[in-house]
Amino acid sequence: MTLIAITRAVSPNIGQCELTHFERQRIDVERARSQHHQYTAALAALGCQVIQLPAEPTLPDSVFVEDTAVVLDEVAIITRPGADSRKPETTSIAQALKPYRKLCTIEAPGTVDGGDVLRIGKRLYVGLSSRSNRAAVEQMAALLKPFDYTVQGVAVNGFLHLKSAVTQVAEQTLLINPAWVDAALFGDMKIIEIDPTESYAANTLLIGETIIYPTSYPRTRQRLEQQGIPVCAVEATELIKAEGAVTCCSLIFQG
Ligand code: CIR
Repeated sequence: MTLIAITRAVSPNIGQCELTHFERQRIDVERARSQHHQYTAALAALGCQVIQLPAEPTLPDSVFVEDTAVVLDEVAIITRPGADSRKPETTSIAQALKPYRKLCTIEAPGTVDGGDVLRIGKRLYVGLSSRSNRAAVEQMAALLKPFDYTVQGVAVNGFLHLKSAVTQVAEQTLLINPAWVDAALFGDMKIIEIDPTESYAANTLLIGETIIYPTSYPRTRQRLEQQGIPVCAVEATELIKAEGAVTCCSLIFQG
């Protein structure tokens, strides 16, 4: 079985991206491209078959493919992103996923960004955020019931997506920002806390046993390495200026 990573090249208009909690800063598009290239190279080095879709000049945030779908072993859910500027991103992603999975879609009034969806085994935690709502959580629960998933809403306030606050760094371990999300929600998972000076450090992308992780958070990285988590570091400063990080730039699934 192959691990597939769907990515999309950086839009030349990434500078017009949506921003919710960040001040707009100038994004160096060439640098963003080179950082994105580092990221896709890391995915390939960790064994993924990378399928890179062409850039979408009219869709500034379209590099952040994670938000457009939730791909599970049994089915893929095409989301309805919360920001109107991002809704058209799903069309080409549905095309790309069609050969691999049966597709379901979130319908209005539901909205959900994939960045709000944290899967741990057969449990989906979904951020109730400025992008994702209860109607979508209910639709996901109904779509996934036949496959024995449970879907639970989690309050998200003051940051963009649930996975800005918590991600999985090993089979039984989560990296968490305890100021943003309550570790007790996740039962008996082992918890590593971010360094409190690095608020956005909880977003990591686990591939096999290694995490892809931004160089921007050295203190949290040290904590992770001390706990024995293998880290593949990538520069992500320009993607971070767009309020993105590492999970958001790919859709990962077994082909
Ligand atoms: C947005 O606001 O939608 C984009 N500028 C950033 C999306 C990042 N997505 C993610 O972390 N899943």
